[in-house]
Amino acid sequence: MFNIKSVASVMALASAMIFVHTNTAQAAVFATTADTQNVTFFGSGILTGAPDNGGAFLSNTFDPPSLLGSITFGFGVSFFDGAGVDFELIDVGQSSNEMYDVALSADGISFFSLGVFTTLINGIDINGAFAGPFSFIRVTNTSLVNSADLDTAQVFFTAPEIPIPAALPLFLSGMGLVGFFGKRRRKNLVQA
Ligand SMILES: [Ca+2]
Ligand SMILES: [Ca+2]
Repeated sequence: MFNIKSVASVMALASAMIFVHTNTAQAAVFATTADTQNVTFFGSGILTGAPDNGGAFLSNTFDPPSLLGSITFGFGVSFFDGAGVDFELIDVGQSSNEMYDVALSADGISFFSLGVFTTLINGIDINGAFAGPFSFIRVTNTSLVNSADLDTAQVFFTAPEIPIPAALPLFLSGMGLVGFFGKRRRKNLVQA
C-alpha cells in the first residue's frame, strides 16, 4: 500500500536521521536533569547546570556506603563520540578510592557500560565503544568504602535535533493509524 501519508512519514524519518548524523561540536552543555537513587546530598544539592561545589555523594549514608548510589544525568540534547574527551563528570574531592561505573543511553532505559573509572579521571572519551547518539549518562558507585561526590556533568559534542529513538515511535504510530483508517474505510464501503 502506497499513499501520501506513509511517504511523508518516511521522509520525516529520513530527515531526522540526516540531522542526527550531523555531528556538530557546539558549546559544552551541562546536565539539565538528574535522577538519583540512594544518594546523600551536600551543599546546594544541585546536580544540574554549572558547577557550584554542591551535589550528591553516591551513597545513602556517608562513607562507608550502606547502599551504592547512582545518578542519571540527562542533557535535553543528543551527544556524540567526537574527537577526544566527550563528557566530563565533575567531582568535588577527586580521589583514586572513589570509583563508579559509567553507562550511556539514548532513551534512558537501555544503558551501555563504558567500565569502571575513578574520580581522578573526570573527562571520559567514548572512543568508539558504542555508536551514538546518546542523551543520558548514569554513574553508579562500585566501592563499598568510598563515594564519589558529584557536582554536575557536561557533554562536549551535541546536536539539538530529535534522536532516532524519539522519532521512531512517532513514525510507527503514524503508519499504524494510516493502516487502521484504511481498513475502516474499506469496511464502510462493504457495508454500504
Ligand atoms: Ca571521543
Ligand atoms: Ca552542583
